[in-house]
Amino acid sequence: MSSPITIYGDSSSGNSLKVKFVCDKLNRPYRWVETSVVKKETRTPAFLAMNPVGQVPVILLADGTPLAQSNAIMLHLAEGSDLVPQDALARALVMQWLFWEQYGHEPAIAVLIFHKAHLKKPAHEINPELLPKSESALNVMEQHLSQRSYFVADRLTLADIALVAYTRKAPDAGIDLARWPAVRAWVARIETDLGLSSYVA
Ligand SMILES: N[C@@H](CCC(=O)N[C@@H](CS)C(=O)NCC(=O)O)C(=O)O
Repeated sequence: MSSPITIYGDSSSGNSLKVKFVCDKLNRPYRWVETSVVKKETRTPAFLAMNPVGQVPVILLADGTPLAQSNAIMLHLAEGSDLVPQDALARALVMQWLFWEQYGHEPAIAVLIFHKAHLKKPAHEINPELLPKSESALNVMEQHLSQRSYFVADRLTLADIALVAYTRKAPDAGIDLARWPAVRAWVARIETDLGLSSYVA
């Protein structure tokens, strides 16, 4: 059995939940330390010593080595499992979606969710570019998923786990996924694969 790790995460953070989803799927033991972003628990000296960026998730490996960045953590934990294809091209395609998730998807949808649902900002205080950027990201996903059931390799990979983390919470940003039927069906499929209940905003 793999050695236990410690996950510092905020349970309302999709980036943190990605790590939990991978551990649960792979039956990897872990200790979860709830670390609130809103209460600034990511800015204490002890936390900054683990991750100078001041963000969750961070994991501590069995030997105490810290590792940050949700997608890097997922890759490390899932190495050698079916969630990371062995085939070089399929693996690169997983990376393609992981990089896009961090650059094209999460900065729109996750930020909109955070400002609307967590900070409860009024509409006029929210960057008006976030909604169209979120919709564009969903359009990209819809086009891809209208031809297939999973992002890569016809099966569950880290690409699906990374992208589902915030897509399933899109209703929290006032986005109705009914406009993207292939995305909505894929969210339900991945939630089932991960043993999650359907997300209710
Ligand atoms: N690229 C990072 C983003 C992590 C991130 O944005 N974490 C947020 C919560 S989802 C956070 O800790 N924010 C606190 C802050 O920036 O002060 C990852 O994928 O791990």
